[in-house]
Amino acid sequence: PTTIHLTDYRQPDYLIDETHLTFELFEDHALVHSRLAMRANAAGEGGALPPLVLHGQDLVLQSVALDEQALTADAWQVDDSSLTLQPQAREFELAITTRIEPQNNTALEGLYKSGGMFCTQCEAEGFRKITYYLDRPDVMSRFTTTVMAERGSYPVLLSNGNLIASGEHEGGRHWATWEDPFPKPAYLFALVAGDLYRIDDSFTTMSGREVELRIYVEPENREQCGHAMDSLKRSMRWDEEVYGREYDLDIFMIVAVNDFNMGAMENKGLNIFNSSCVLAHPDTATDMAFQRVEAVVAHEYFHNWSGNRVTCRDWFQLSLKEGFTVFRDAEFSADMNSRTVKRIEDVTFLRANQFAEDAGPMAHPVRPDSYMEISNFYTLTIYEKGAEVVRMLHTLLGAEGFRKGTDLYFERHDGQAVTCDDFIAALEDANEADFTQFKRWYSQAGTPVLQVDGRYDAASSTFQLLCRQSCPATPGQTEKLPFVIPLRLALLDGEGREMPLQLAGETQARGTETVLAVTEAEQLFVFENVREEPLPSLLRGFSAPVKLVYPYSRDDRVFLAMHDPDGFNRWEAAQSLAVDVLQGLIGIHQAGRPLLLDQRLLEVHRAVLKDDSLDPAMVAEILRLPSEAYLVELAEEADVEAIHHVRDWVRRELATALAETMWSRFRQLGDGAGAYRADAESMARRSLRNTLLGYLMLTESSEALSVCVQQFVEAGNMTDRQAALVALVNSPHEQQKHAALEEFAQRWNAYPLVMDQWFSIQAASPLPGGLERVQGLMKHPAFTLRNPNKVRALIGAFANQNLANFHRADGAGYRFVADQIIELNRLNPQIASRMLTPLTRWRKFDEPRQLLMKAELARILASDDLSPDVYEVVSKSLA
Ligand code: B3K
Ligand code: ZN
Repeated sequence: PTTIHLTDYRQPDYLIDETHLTFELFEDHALVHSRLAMRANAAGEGGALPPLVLHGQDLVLQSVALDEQALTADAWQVDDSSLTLQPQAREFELAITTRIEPQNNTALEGLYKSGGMFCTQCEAEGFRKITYYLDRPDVMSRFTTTVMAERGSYPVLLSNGNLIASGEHEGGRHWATWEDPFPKPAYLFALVAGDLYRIDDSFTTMSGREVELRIYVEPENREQCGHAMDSLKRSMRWDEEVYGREYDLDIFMIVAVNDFNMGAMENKGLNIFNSSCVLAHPDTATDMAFQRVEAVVAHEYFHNWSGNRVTCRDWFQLSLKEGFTVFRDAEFSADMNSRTVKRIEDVTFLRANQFAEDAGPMAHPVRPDSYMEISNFYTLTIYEKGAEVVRMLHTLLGAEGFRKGTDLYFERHDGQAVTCDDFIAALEDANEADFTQFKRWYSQAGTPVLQVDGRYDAASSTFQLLCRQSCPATPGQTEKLPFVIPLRLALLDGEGREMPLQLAGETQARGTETVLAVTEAEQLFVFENVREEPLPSLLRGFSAPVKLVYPYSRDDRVFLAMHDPDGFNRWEAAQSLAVDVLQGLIGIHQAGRPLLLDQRLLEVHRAVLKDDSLDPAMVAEILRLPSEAYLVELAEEADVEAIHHVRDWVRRELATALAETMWSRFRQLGDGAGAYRADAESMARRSLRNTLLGYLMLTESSEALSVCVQQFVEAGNMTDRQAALVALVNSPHEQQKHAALEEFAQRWNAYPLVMDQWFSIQAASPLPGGLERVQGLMKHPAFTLRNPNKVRALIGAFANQNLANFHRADGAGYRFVADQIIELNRLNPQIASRMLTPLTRWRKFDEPRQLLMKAELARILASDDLSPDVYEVVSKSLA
């Protein structure tokens, strides 16, 4: 595979004003007829017309006609990625027929079949697997699409935009024509044909237009769409209120499919979703699933402006739409639920996963410089770090300034394909700001380290903050220039109150919380009139995606965990105290000395447990110790066995010492039980109660076991039932565990998404013998490598969440995952490539494990028919 560079970007030679598509769908093939109204792009006026090179892959070309003249085969050249021909005029009509086989498309890219339905996934470069085309986002065209299929099996025929005509054909076939008035790149094209149930609703926009809302699902799922529909309406309202963005078509459709590589896709007016991101019913979906549905529905809807109306010039700009849209959906979720808890969840995820990516062989900037396979760049860096970059811009400009900037961005670039620079320029121009240095966040990879030291001088009543920043080398980038780091902070007095902030050299006081912009490698900030020695509360709300280092003592962390008025930093203090305690104990364990728990961690946990004024979801977040994955990320050389052993030991110590307090809080939270509600308050209660159940089960008391079994049997919702199942599966109570697993599988075997949970819970269980259990589950009739959700549920959960078993010293965990990747490489390269991530992290581990992991990567590299997706990740991780 070849490497594509950002610096090689060139405007397209030709444009496509109109695209007319006709799909004839059959059981064993499909015919795609395209008619394209094309013209030469303005540049090069008068000179010779360049050859027209269309993208195409896995296509059988049946005919080509230029201006209604059929061409003979000597008038074009075809290879396995393109069709080249020579236009004779600056404007022309090109007509092409291709034959494809959707039923054999296991890569789930282009047109494929999921169960009994036809559907598409075109982003990033899937459209070229449907027909020859200029499959690049800066070629935008108006699409008219006719779908023809047999009526009995495919009564519903959908594409983008508005239905303009439909009719019957001989022999039980029918057709429908859809027209999308908005020019769009091919990656936003979609088609669906199937036997689907439709849920209807409507939304009145801010200007009073009526929009039809439809969710299409397989008939058996019709009762599970209410939450997605509510989330959609809330998203539409929110985008009007917060960004002034109104929906633009008369109809908005969501279709749920079972086989989907990602969460969902924002095709214009016809979003296609992984059913896991649409379906939610209290009996079958957990609170986490409810929240994910809300977030993904919002995310895809928000793309209508940040992505579709204004799209990307090229795929290096992917974060232009993804980082911005993730930021938008995170703010939406924060407004709908608890802002602090949402931030805690996102930061936890970022630090355990994106930081690891930034430190690994696939590290790349938010705007990458090069790629081999674009599918590999739908990464945590593009999405999550990209969202952090937009959040920093929001922090620096303030909500109002940011809104002025986005208003200008949408106005200036509506209908265009643009770059991250255009986004920044709009924010700058609307605010007279200069983000030249800030833009290093787009071009430099790696996680910066921000080291801060504080010094109080009583004589002069000053407090000095010395900030030093650095950023480790990443592949292809050894030297890094200083970033602009927004540092939100307060100074706390001995009672934990925020002190007034007065910066030396400034006449205006800054209130009691401020944002400093750290712009230099080393920078000193001096606060004046500081009446007593303060304890700084730094990087509030995680105001920049950096690793903060400050010489806090454990007592400082305890103080902040108990007193910081900022909820996020209270959690952060408790979290960092736990990290410090765990890291200390890991060292002690490695030295073979006996473990002894620092009582301060215990007392913090006891205090938050007893504090009724705290949001129970916050309490749950504090009680949940840092994950094994995060401890691996923080370690220089990760000792998986020690990490697992020590974390488990600390959890048991906490459970034993706090059992009484936990029981009383557990019982008190039970009082509110009743009908299931999916609101933030009820979710918070269940979250804490189930966190406590997990701890109480560690005490191995018969009371805990009977409460857990009872909850499993009697739970009125999946959240509580699943929490009980997790606790049982991770317990030593073999008989109850097996009974519960059996009962669960029997009851839910007709619900694929519930079976996914059943697979994951077992795959993630750290008890010995995990690999053998997973290998057994691969043979379960509900498992198949062809369904990405199943692969993620079993193989993904094992490799990412079950570190103790995946990193077995004999390498059998690695070998198993590599075997699956080799198989998946043939079926679905994108999913194969995703499953590689844990193996690419080999540098983190001890030498014997490094060798074993590298050997598996080398074995994959040497296997036959390697896809570009897998090749890129394996070769870069071995480089
Ligand atoms: N834009 C899609 C991603 C599709 C990626 C395909 N390889 C989903 C989203 O971010 O909304
Ligand atoms: Zn997106």
